[in-house]
Amino acid sequence: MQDDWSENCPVRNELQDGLTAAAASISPKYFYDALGSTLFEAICALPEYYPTRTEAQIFDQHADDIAATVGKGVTMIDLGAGNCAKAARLFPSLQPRQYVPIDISTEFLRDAVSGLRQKFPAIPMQEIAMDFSASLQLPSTVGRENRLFFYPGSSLGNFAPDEALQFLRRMRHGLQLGEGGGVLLGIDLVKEKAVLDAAYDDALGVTAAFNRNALLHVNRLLGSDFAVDDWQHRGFFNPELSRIEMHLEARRDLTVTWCGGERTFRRGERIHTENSYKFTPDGFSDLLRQAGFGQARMWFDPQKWFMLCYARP
Ligand code: AVJ
Repeated sequence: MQDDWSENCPVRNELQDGLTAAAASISPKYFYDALGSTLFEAICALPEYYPTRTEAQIFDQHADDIAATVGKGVTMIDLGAGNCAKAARLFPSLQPRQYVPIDISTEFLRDAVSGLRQKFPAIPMQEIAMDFSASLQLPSTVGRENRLFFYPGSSLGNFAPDEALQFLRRMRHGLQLGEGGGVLLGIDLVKEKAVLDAAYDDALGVTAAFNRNALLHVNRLLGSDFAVDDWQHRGFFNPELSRIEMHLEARRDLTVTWCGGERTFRRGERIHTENSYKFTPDGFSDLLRQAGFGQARMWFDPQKWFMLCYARP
């Protein structure tokens, strides 16, 4: 199996910079190789991981209202589409004119889309394998009118608030003004710490496997020699910063080497692998306004654990 990025220098530089920084980090986008995407699918089925289920409940409960608000026949651009299940749930009510799933996990996306084409032969689909965190520049074959940027699952929470603001602005620029475009976002909300902690440190250890698998992916991309059993999963809510943090913690003093570099870790030292920011409805409304989205509609589940948000410039 050939990894698309094995010769990719920007990727290696980014990984190397993260690993050699005083506070080591790996970007959460490196969770998503084929196995990582499958492990994320498993996370979504865990009893502790409420976001996927809660968001699906909102989609189902408000399907007609969502469709009436978004409008039919949009060019649906699905950011981080993964298995495309969230978009597919909306197809019957939204009837998109074109479906454009984008994901960094190339093979996983191809498989998902080929299954989807058989189920929905009337919807034109164009999958794009790319890292959209770097740029939202889309090929000219993607329709410009009536665009809907679909960013569900609270993935926007992976960005720090200032980066989320920038990303929202980038989406706004990708919409043609006056042509009825908009964004449909899934946003996870602040709640009791125990609920959040459990969602990111589940009893079965699936989230731990997902986190540690990033090291196997990095080994392939960078040629490094991480041994996964040297690393312990940490996942917890940090209430001061209103975010989940995931880290990998060294179980002993060790040195990781790769071609052109190395890094020594002391026992207990961590690699920061993910932030997942949790919002309040008011805090998120402010962010939308700052990003230039004047009109917003929000839908909630009965517990107000999660929010679906449609916004237009
Ligand atoms: C895909 C970024 C929305 O933050 O909840 C799940 C990723 N990390 N469990 C999230 C994730 C650990 C997920 N997002």
